[in-house]
Amino acid sequence: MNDFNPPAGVPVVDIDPYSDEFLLDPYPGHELMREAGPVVWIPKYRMYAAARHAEVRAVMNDHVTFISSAGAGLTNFLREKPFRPKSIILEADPPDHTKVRAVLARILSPKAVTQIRLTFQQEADALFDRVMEKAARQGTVDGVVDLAELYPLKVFPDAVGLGAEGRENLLLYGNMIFNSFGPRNERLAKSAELVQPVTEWIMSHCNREKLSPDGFGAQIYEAADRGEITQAEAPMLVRSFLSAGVDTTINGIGNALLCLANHPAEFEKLRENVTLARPAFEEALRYESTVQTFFRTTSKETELAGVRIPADEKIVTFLSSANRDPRQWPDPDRYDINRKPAGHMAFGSGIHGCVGQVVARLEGELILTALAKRVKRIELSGAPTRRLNNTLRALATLPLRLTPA
Ligand code: OVV
Repeated sequence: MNDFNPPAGVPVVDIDPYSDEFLLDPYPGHELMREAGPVVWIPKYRMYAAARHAEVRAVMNDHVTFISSAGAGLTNFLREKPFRPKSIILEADPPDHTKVRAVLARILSPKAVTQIRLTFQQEADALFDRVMEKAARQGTVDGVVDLAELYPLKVFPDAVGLGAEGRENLLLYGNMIFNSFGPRNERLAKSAELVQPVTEWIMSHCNREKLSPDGFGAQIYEAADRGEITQAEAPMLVRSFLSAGVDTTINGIGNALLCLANHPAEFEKLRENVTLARPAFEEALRYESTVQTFFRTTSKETELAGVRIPADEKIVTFLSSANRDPRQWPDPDRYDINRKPAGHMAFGSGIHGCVGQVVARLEGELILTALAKRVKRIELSGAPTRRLNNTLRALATLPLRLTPA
């Protein structure tokens, strides 16, 4: 294939999924790709794309053909140098991936996470005390700044064992990391410039002496002491926590608040039955998937849904498009907290499926539970604004009027 011709037998969809226009409203572009075929070609980035549920799932569940060690973003690490040392869990394949994954999976297992539940719940309740007080005082609050950012930024670094100081650095870092999975565009350049002064802080806070002796971070070092991973791998796994654990949950919570503000009948159902908090969060992940895309690279020539893909090609999976594929979901554009959307792709699928999903779900459940208990009505008091990111469906502001219960 030369540089100008599209590959034969693949529908071409000439869109730019990294343009402002696309990121502000990705759904028409998703539909265009889904309707064009099971696998499409996006010429601007010379990448294959899967936007239907079946093919996204198929790619995610074949880690032998669709590898991660060449990067989970657009940059092919076999041809271009990674901008930072590769993640030893996200950007790795078996067998390297396997032992490292096992360490994090144990630290973040459902059983382990029951240990933090009470603390996370108390923090959610305490946060709502402050938010409702602020709402009473000034009429409106910001769902991002006053709620969605504060909660993960408190509970997750606490659980990892990080000190209180400098945590806001994690926001800049997460924004840059998730931009880095896209093209090397202006959006990435700007976020990289902003993060530059705090990179040193991030890396130094992955070291053992910066971590409390009882947190997730310390448990990584204990696994290294037992020889399950090397001492050099331990700070790299703390780095993965700090990269993947904050901006994701912030925007998962932000998007869920937006869903409920936009769907008063669904909020009413949640208020009537608070045990719907968990499915309401899950449905928000389907409806507005926080992580929009991840990439794989073909390790060999393959066929996907009858489409030939050569070796060493990048394929982007549109997780959020899979989550609104009408081939998979009845009435996919409807936010319905009774849906219980098992099989959604917001956490990915297969051996790289989100290792922190138990913690993410806990945070979402507890915030929506506190909201349902404390608030009678949640309404937008102005237009929300998006923070455009190459990978995340993120909010900059979410003006809310919260009427106390
Ligand atoms: C899933 C994810 C996102 C971002 C960073 C990482 C993982 C990491 O391992 O660094």
